[in-house]
Amino acid sequence: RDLQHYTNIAVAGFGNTGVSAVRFLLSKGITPTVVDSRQEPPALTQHAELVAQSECHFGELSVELLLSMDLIIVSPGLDTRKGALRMARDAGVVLISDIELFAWYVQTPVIGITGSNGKSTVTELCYHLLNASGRKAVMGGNIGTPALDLLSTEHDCVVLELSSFQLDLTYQLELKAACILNISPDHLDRYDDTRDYSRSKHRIYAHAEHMVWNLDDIGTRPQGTAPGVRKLQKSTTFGKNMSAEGFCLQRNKGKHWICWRGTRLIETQDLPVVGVHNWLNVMAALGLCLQLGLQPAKALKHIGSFKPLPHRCELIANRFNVRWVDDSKATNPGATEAAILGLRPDVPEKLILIAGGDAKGSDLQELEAPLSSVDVLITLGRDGHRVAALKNGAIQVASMTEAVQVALEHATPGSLVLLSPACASLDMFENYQARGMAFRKAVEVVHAVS
Ligand code: UMA
Ligand code: ADP
Repeated sequence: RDLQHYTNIAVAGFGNTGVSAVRFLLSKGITPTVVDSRQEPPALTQHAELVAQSECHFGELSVELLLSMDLIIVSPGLDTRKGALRMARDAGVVLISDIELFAWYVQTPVIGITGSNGKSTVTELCYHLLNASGRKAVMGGNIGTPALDLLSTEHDCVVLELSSFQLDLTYQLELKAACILNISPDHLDRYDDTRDYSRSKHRIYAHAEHMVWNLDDIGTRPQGTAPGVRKLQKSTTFGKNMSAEGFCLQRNKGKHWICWRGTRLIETQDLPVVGVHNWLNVMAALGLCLQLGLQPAKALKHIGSFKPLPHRCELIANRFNVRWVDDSKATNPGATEAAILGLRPDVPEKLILIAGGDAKGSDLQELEAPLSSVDVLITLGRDGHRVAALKNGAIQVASMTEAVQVALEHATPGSLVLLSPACASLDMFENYQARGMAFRKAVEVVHAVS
């Protein structure tokens, strides 16, 4: 747990993580070797000052160079199962994530959030509730600001969103509380199978004092016997069904309440987020913040000022009694399933779904059952035909504009058009935000001309 133990230190990947790692190492008086498989990594021009102070090798990763290192801080976008990194690891070079390095130096309590879906929402919820209640929380990790950059900020606690890629190379992260929100197939281009992916998620519990997990998703339950799991860890659950312990939902005459230890805390219609999956996210955030001393009833006094995140089940237009919802951040089948099932009860007419894109190795089979709750399925993108194959009568289109036009033709008053692709966007767009903006633009255009 000390950089002083290593002589030759490399940073692999010169994107956001790489930049933060180089900056951190330089601040400790260490001159890192920086490698990136791209000839011109994105940070090259923006961070010329860091390049000038480091020893940089851009282009195909050199096995010889990596074998001469004793510690490599690996960016999450790099796959260590193959190529030069794999060889370095097999030869005994220590490979760690930026999160592991952060863990060596952080001095304030940290809470960590992982899961296939809802990580950013829960991270933002915790950040908001803690700060609104008078704590000085900072947030980062997979959500955007690299964890190492947080170390130089003023704060009294840290909220970290953690991806499976980051957890893979994290060994000693001590968390006040850790949560796996849910596990559904994702990133299967980087894992052997869902079990392998799930194992990576479970690494978040290894050194956590308290574990917050989802009673409705047994895959999130801490595996007490797993190596490295502490014996005295405590846990809190959340879930949809009534439970005397932890957080749950109580239903009565069409209304729902979030309850904690059997006591009603808040009616869900008073929450600023929609859909059952988001109510579960609120419960998870309350369970995590509790471990930093914030009582749920007190935290909920500030829930009203939480602003839902864009591109996550976001209502972008309501024209002629047809609602248009942007859920572009749904990049795997689990997220789309949650959107369909969460919104369906509130749609008296047709639920029209626009889906498809880059399926990232997923077989998409999980979507078949929820698609039976969809009235019209419109597909686009590289794997659009594979989504279309899951439902009779699906309509395949070539662009977002065409998808929106077709949706409008089918919509009746009371219908809802949902963009929830179940796939990544990179086959057609720069990122999921650009896909969401293309949807929004197309919705504006069809209404301007109709
Ligand atoms: N790359 C190369 N060669 C290299 C290094 C990277 O081709 O030598 C490519 C990668 O394959 C990837 C891209 O460059 O396509 C970016 O990789 P990176 O590791 O440099 O990424 P960073 O800019 O450091 O951003 C990473 C996270 N990205 C990934 O895990 C892919 C960001 O999460 C995170 O916000 C940031 O660190 C700070 O912690 C983004 C993400 O997409 C939002 N995460 C995935 C997800 O949420 O599904 C896991
Ligand atoms: P992540 O950071 O894990 O990608 P986000 O909060 O950005 O999570 O949401 C990503 C997608 O997952 C969105 O489409 C959102 O509607 C959906 N989602 C959010 N919370 C959940 C949940 N608890 N279960 C399933 N899907 C969810």
